[in-house]
Order: sequence, then C-alpha cells, then structure tokens
Amino acid sequence: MAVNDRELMQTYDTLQVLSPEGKVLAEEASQLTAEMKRTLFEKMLSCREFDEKAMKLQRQGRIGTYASYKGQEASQVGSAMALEPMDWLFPTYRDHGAGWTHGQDWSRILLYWMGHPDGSITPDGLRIMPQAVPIATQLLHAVGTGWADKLDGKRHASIAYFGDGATSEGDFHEALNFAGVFQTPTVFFCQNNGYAISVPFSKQSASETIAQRAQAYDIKGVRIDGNDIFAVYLTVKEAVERARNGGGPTLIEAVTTRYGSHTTADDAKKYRDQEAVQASWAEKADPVERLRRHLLQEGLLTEEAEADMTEAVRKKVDEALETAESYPKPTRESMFEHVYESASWMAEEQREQRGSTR
Ligand SMILES: Cc1ncc(C[n+]2csc(CCOP(=O)(O)OP(=O)(O)O)c2C)c(N)n1
Repeated sequence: MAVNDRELMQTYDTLQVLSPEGKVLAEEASQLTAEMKRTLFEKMLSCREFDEKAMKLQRQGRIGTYASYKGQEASQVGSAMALEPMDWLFPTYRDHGAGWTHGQDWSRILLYWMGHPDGSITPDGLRIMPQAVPIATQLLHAVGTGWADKLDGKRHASIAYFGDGATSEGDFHEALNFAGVFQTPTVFFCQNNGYAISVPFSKQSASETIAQRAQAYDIKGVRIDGNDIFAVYLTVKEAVERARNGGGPTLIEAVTTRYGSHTTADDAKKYRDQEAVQASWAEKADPVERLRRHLLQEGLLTEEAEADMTEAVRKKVDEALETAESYPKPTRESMFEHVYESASWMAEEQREQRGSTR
C-alpha cells in the first residue's frame, strides 16, 4: 500500500473529543466524571501559573535559561493523569507540567533551572527520570524499563515525551523498532508543535503525519488534538492499559502549538510567522480556555470557584519558589558529579583545568 494512500491516511486523522468551543464531540467523554474534569482544569491552571512565573524569574535573573511549555498544558496534564503512580515517566527539558502532574515538586523543577543538581531528584518511590536534553535518547531508556518490567512480569507502563524534531533522530526509529519487536509496554508521546527550534516540520520530514510512522514498525499510531485534554487523557489511558495488558507499544502524536520561543535564549519571531501562529491559536483555542468554556457551559465551574483555585495554585507556586531559593547556590564542582559512577578521565582532566575556584 502506498504511504499516501487516502485510506491509510484516514487512519491517522486527528481525534478531537472536546471542540474549541467547549462542546463534547464524542461519546467517550462520558467516561469523565465532573470531579475528574475539575481536577484536570485545576492542574492545567497550576501548570500555566508555574510556567508564567518561571518566565518572569528568568527575566529577573533568578533562574537560568528556561524552556516554556505554555500552550501545551492539555498534552502534558492529560497524558500524565492517565498514568498509574508506579508507571515510568521520561521527560524532556520542557515537560515540567507532565512531571509535576506525576508527582515531581515545582521546587525541584526550579532548582534544575537554577543549575542545582538536586533539581533532578524525584520524590521517593516515583519513577520520574531526569529531564533529557540530548534529543530522543530517553525513548530508548523508556523501551528498556518497559522491557525489564515485561521480563520481570510487572504490569507497569513507561511513557516517553518528545517533540516533532526528535522523530528525525536515529534513536526514535531504534526505539520504535525495538518496542515493536519485543512488544514492550511503551507509550511514545510526541508533542508536535510544528517546529524544532527554527526548523518547521515540513522541512524536517516528507511524512504528512508523525503517527503514520507507527505503520512501519507495525505498532499502533494515533493522532490527536493536543489542545484537547479529553482526547489526550482518553487516548493515553487506552494506550497505557493496552501496554499493561501485554498489548504492546503505541505512538501518539499530539498536535499542539506553543506560545513562546524554544527557550528564553531564542526569539521565535525571527523564524515563525506571527500571523500564522495567531491563526492557529484562534482555530485550536487555548487548552485551558477550551476546558474552562466546557465547565462553565456544563455548570461545573463558577467564577468564584475559579478565583479560589487560581489563588490556591499561586500560593503553591510561591511556596515552591521560596523552597528552591532557600537552597545554597550550587558549586561548580557539582558539574562533575552524578554523571558516572566514577569520573571519566575527560571529566577528571576538566576538573583539574577548572582549578579550585567555586
Ligand atoms: C542529540 C541532540 N542534537 C541537537 C540538540 C540541540 N537541540 C536542542 S532542542 C532541539 C530541537 C528539538 O525540537 P523538538 O524535538 O521538536 O522539541 P521541542 O523543543 O520543540 O519541544 C535541538 C536540535 C540536542 N539537544 N540534542
């Protein structure tokens, strides 16, 4: 079958459960209770609050470079909410909303961006891996933990987060191939925001979608609206349950748009057409606003309740900042620690060249 065959492409049409206007479009939404919907909303509010705060802290010089996820809250919260506590989570440098939803502290995430090694410590008992900066490497690790669990007869899933750019790396293809052959309990969760720094997806790949690449490895591929938290939650839930029950891996492409630049060290205005970005937002609707509309229409949220929620999440983020800022500044020496069990000769040489200044 030719790859561009229309029938095949329809398999990868973008699933939407909640319309940009906040209307339910699919029967499956009935699985979500009112309480669950309010929880999803509160978590997205918290993620938005954290991200906006972190951007301000960077501008004030209180944290280093920062990678914002604003606009991707539905993808991150919806996917992490679908996990069980003992599932493994492999984030990138941008998936703070997912890590926090799965149990990481905001204070640790701030510490990471302050350059503190304690920023990569996960609360006891949780399997949240340190943020992966080398693109796509974490996909192989997620396949590895899944395979180990499978061999041990444990029923856990592993989810790996990555962007569209990561799908051009060899590691992506190796991970999908291995996962397909060994039927590992892995969920590959791609947030496709259309850009890998300045490279648009059209210049990156000839495939129309990322989800269709699952076909090559004979695994399930699904394309969803990544700004629709119901579609994200329900799709990931199904994928982790399939993984847990021996049904093998899934590749999920969550199509989304990020408001900001790649990081605070980048200026997207130089390469992203601002009008197209605005149009895309108008069409897709902000993920927080979309769920807000739904809750208001269904009588599940009042303006007073929202104001209380906003105040509560703000307080939590402020407390996390206080905790992070109470830590002593990291020493330069800490750069050489926690990478290998014993230092490599290259690290030793660099440590010596550095001298003894803090
Ligand atoms: C192996 C590797 N090559 C290059 C880089 C430099 N780099 C950092 S982020 C990035 C783009 C990643 O884009 P994408 O995967 O779409 O994720 P996004 O940042 O958009 O969430 C690149 C090329 C890197 N970190 N690792």
